[in-house]
Amino acid sequence: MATYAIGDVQGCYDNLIKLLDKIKFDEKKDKLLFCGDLINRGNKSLKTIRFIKGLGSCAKAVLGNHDLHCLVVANNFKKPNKSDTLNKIYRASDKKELLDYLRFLPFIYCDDSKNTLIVHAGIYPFWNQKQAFLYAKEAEKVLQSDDYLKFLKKMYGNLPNKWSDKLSGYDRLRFIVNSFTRMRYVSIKGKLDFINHNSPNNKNKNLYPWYELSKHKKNDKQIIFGHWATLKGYESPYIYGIDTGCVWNLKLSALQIKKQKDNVWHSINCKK
Ligand SMILES: [Mn+2]
Repeated sequence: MATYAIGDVQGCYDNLIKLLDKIKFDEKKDKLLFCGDLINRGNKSLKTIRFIKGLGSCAKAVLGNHDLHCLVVANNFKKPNKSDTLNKIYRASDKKELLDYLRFLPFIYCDDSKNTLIVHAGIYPFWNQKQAFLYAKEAEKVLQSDDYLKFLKKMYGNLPNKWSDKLSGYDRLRFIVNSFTRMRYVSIKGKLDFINHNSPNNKNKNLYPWYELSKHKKNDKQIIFGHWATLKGYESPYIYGIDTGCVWNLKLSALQIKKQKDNVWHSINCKK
């Protein structure tokens, strides 16, 4: 009965299987919590998404920016990127089911038994965890509605880059989606930065990794995120970054969730 959070797989099916072999994953007993970016850039996106979807209730996942990109490109609201590996999904006989699987993923998954939240990029540090949940639900509701295409069309953009309770409509939803799926650095005043991808150094004097501005309160849950491969794994008492660069031929990681501060890393070296 083990629970593992799994870092960004990005279509690297063979590496995922190797990791699951290493942790002796048993779908009858164990649970997997995927941090998003299930697909894209790796060479087996279709096989990966079918596999994770096929695991059923023992695998939970949240939406990452690459998963959303797949939905946007599939609906012709954006041209594919050169590095995309999503064509087989667009041509698959089960395309609709696969895209709907992605579309119905949440932005936050909460595992109450482990006192843990799973997100792709992070939780905007100026929100408490209750607010984060409510805002995630707002965006999920629209994405899962019959009107979702209108939203997908308006979803991209870097503005507004600062939260205000007064935001409304697509601006509000865009901020919510950007914070959950694209955020890395945030200014002390709460502006999201979309330029810097590097690991933290002293050069970005006005920018902080979101988790450094995050204030953990007594009853808060630990947070596990992916997305930020250049961190090569991050760990603080309550926040873990587990994208260890699988698609860059570095590592794919599973964080076995025990009790807070007691989690155990399992990683494999990756090959494309
Ligand atoms: Mn990502």
